[in-house]
Amino acid sequence: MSTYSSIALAGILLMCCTKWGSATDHTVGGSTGWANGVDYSTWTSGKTFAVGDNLVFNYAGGAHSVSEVSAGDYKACSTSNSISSDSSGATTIPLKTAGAHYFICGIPGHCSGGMKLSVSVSGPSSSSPGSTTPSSTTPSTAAAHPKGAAGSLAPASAAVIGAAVVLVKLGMW
Ligand code: CU1
Repeated sequence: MSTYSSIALAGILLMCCTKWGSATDHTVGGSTGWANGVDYSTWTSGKTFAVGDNLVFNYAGGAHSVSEVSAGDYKACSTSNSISSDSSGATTIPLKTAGAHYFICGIPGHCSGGMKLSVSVSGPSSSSPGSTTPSSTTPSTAAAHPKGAAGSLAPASAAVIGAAVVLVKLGMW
């Protein structure tokens, strides 16, 4: 009898893993990786990035770095207020939230030379791949306005509701 419940549990775990496995690992820059002389806006065009996906930066450790920064610091190529930073040579960034994410190389001269990446991440419930969200081109000042922030609340609350549903389901076991 316990065998059956074990099989059921294994099946459920398998379903969970299969679902998680559908997340995409995006190797930034393809085979060229994270390097100088790559137009990363060309690399991102036509690609869809969703919450749960990973960005994988491949480069020679120490030769470059990966810093997640704000929109303003992305434009200014500044890493002084970076959200996260790594120079290990293999940097995996999980895309946890919808919206625009900005990454630059912190080695002097590299970002201004084009080593910068912005991705627009769609929410888990999004079913419209290919549609470019206007938020990526909106100036950062718009985010400071309460009216501008209201638009980005919807996907966040949907994610919270989704998480709550999962927790309720887990509690019912
Ligand atoms: Cu660099």
